[in-house]
Amino acid sequence: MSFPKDFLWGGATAANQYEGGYREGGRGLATSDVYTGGALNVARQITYVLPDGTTGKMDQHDEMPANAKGYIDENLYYPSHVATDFYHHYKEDIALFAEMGFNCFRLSLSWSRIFPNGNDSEPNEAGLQFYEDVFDELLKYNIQPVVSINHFDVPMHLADEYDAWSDRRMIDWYTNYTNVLFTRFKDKVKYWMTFNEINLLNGYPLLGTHKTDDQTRYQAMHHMFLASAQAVINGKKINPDFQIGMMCAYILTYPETCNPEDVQKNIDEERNLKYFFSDVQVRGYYPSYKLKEFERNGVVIKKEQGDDEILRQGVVDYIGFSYYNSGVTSVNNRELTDGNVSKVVPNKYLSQSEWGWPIDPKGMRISLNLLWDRYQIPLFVVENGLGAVDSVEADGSINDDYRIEYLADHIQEMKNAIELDGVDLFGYTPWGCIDLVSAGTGEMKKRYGFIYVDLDDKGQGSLKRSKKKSFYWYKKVIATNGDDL
Ligand code: BGP
Repeated sequence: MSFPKDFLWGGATAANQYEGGYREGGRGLATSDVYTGGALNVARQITYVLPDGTTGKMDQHDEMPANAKGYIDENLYYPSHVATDFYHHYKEDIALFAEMGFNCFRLSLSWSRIFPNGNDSEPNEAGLQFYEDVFDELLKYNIQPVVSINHFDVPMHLADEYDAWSDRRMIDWYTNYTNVLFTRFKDKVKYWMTFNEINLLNGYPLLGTHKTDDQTRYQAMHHMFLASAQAVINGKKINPDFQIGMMCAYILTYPETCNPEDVQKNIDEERNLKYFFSDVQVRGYYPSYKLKEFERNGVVIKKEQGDDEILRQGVVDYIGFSYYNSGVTSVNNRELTDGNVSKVVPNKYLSQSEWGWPIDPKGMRISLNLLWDRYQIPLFVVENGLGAVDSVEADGSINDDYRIEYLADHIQEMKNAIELDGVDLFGYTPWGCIDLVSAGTGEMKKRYGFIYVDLDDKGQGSLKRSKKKSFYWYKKVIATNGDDL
C-alpha cells in the first residue's frame, strides 16, 4: 500500500496573501493590510491613487477616499489588498483546482471580513455569504474545504484598542467568531485548524501585540491556547464529526555534530521553536521544560480557575504542519544564514532554494516520524513547496521542472513514511497552489503555484491565470494517487 485510497490531495492558500477584495463586502481592516515588504515591515503612511493619477497621503487607519483606485507605498505592494484576487476569481480558480483533481482545498478565512471590528455584536452577513459561496463552489466539484480559522493577522480594531492577544477578552471574541463559523458551516466544512503556524506568532502584525518580550508573548499564547481549546470543545458540540487540528511550522533541526553539547542545544531549540506549542495543544497541558524555563526567566502566566481543564478537554484531533526545509543547530554560533523563520547554520549536505532555504526531502520523512512517534495522532502536511522565480516563455509556457522535482522528492518521502514506517498521514496540500503574495518577503516573484498569476511586485499585471508544467504533473500525481511521480 502507498497512499490510502481516501488520501486528501489539494493545495493551500491564505486570505491575507490570496483573497484581496480587502474593503469589499463590508470587510474591516486587519493587521495584514498594513504590512508591506514582508510580515515585519509595517507601514504607517499610505499613498492612495485617484482615478486621474494624482495621489494623496493618509494614515494606515484612515478610510481611503471612495473614488481612490488603490494604494501604493513607494515600491511596496500591499499583499492583502488585491493579492491575487481570489475574491473575484474564485469560480475560475476552483474550476482549475478541480481540473487538477483536488479533493480538498485549504483556505483561511479573514476574521475582519466576518467581524469587521473583530468583536462586533453581529457578524457581517456579506462576509459569511462570500465564504458560503466559495464552499458551495468547492463542494460542487467534490472538493472538501480545509479551513484555517486564522492565518497571520488580527482585526485591526482589536490590535489598536486592546493590543490583541495580550488581552484575555480575545478568547471570548475568537470564541464568538468560531461559534458563528461552526454553526453556519457545520454541514459544509469538516476539517478546521485553529491558528496557522501558532509557533511563529509574535508581535505585530501576526499576533497583533505591540511588544515581543517573553512575558507578553507567552501570556498572549496562553490566551490563544485557551481560545483554540474552547473552539475544539464547542465545535465538537456543534458537529461531532468535525476534525479540528492545530497547525505548526515544523522547523526540523539537526545537531551539527555528535558533540553532546550540540545535541542538547538541538533538543532545547526544538522545544522552543515547535514542540512547546504542539505539546500543549495535543497533550492538553504545559510541558515541564517550559514551566522550568518560565521560572528561570521570571515569566509568570496569569491563569484563571478552569483554564487547565479547558486545555485538557480541548486537545486537537490532528496536527497540520508546514514543512519546507530543515536547519542545523550548533553551539558554535558562527556564520549564520537567513532561512526566513530561524537563523540556521548551513548544512553542507543540502542544496538551497533561491531564497536560501535548504532543500531536504528526507527531512519530510524524518519530521513525519518524529511527530508520529511523539503524539500518535493523525498528521496532515498542509504546506510544502518551493518558492522560485518562474519565467514565461514566448509561447506562454512555464517550465517549472525545479518545482516538480522538489515536490516529487517530498511526496516520495511522505510515501516512505506511510509505507515503511506506518505513519498516519491523511492529506497533502502544497503551499500556494496558485501564485500568491509571499508572507516572508511581500514579493510576487517568489512563486509556489501550479497556476501562474500575471502580477508583479509593484502590483501590475492582468491577474490572468495560466497553467504551469507542474499543473499537468500534479494532475497526474493525484490521478494515480501518488503512484506516478
Ligand atoms: C508559511 C506561511 C505561509 C506561506 C509560507 C511560505 O510560514 O504559513 O503563509 O507564505 O510560509 O513562506 P513565504 O511566503 O515567505 O515564501
